[in-house]
Amino acid sequence: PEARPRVWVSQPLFGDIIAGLDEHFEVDDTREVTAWSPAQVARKLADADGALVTLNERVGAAEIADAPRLRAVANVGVGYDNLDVAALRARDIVATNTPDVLTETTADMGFALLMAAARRITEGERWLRDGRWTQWSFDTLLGHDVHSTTLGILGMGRIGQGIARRGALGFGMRVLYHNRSRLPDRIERNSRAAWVDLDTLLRAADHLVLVLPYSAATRHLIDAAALAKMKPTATLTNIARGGLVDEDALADALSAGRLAAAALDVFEGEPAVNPRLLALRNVVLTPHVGSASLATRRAMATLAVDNLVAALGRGPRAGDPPTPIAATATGAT
Ligand code: 8YV
Repeated sequence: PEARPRVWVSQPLFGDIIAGLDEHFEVDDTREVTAWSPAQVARKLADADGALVTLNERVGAAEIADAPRLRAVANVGVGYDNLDVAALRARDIVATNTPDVLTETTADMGFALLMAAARRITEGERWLRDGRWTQWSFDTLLGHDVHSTTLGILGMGRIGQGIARRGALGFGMRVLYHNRSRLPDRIERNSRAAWVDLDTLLRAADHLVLVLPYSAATRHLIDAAALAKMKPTATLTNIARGGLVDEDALADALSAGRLAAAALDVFEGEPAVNPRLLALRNVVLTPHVGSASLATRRAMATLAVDNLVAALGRGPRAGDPPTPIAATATGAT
C-alpha cells in the first residue's frame, strides 16, 4: 500500500484536536514548547508532506529548499508574516491561516488593552501591590476617558471592524479608520466608522489601535514622525505585530509626555521586550495573548487541522481548504 503522508506539528496545540490528523497521516508532533531554529525547521520539513506551524516558525525559501514532498503549510494564526507566501506559491505549496474564528476574542483584547492604558489599570495594580496605597486621595492615578472620545483604527479588517463596533455601540465613541482602501459603504455603516487619511487619523485619535498586517511596507509605520502627530493625551494600543512600531521612538514619546500611554501585546523582538518599555510606568505589556481564550485557541487549532487535512486531499473538503491565504496576498517580511 501507498505510504501515508507525513505531517509535522511544530508546537503542542490541543492533543485531542491534533489527534484528528492521525486518521489520515503519520504525525510528527511536538510535546513541549520548542524554539525551532531555521535549520531545524528545514530538517523537519525535509520529509514532510504537510506542516502545521505557529508564528514561532518562519517558513521561507530557505526552509523549503530541501522539502521536495511539501504540499501544504497550515498556519495557526490569522497573521502570516512568518510565511513567505510567494516562495510557497512558486512551489505550488498551499498556505492557509485561521481568520474569523479569532476576530471577536482579539477585538475584546484590543479593547481591554485600550482601557487598561487609558485608565491606568495595571499601573494602579502594581502601585497597590507595592504597598503604596496608604491613603486615598482625590488625584490618585488620574487617567483619560474612553467613552465619547475619538477612536482611531489603523487597519480595518475583521478585527478592526470588531473594535470599531465596540467603540461606537458600547462606548459612544466617534470612530475613524485608515486602511489602504476605503471599505464598502455597508461595512462602514455596520462598523459606524469613517475613513480618513493616515495623517488625520494620527492627529484626531484619542485612542489609536493598530490592527494591520505586518510586512516590509508597514515596518515602523508608527515612527517618531507619526508619534509626533498624535495628541499628548492619546493612547496607542498594538495587538497586531511589534514591528509596526519603532519602539525606541515610542519610549521617547512616552517618557517625554508626548503620548499619555501605550498598551502592547506584541513586540519587535518578542519574546524579548525592549528594556526601555519595561522601565516605563505608562505602558501596559502583555505576552502576545490577543487570541488567547480557551475557546478561540481550540477553534484556531481545529481550523488549522481542517485546512491541513483538506489541503492534502483528505477528509470531507478534500482539495478545498476552508481558509486558504488569498492568491493575491503578499505576506512575508
Ligand atoms: C496567534 C496571532 O496566537 O493570529 C495571529 O496573527 O498573532 C495570534 O492569534 C499566533 O499567530 C499563533 O501562531
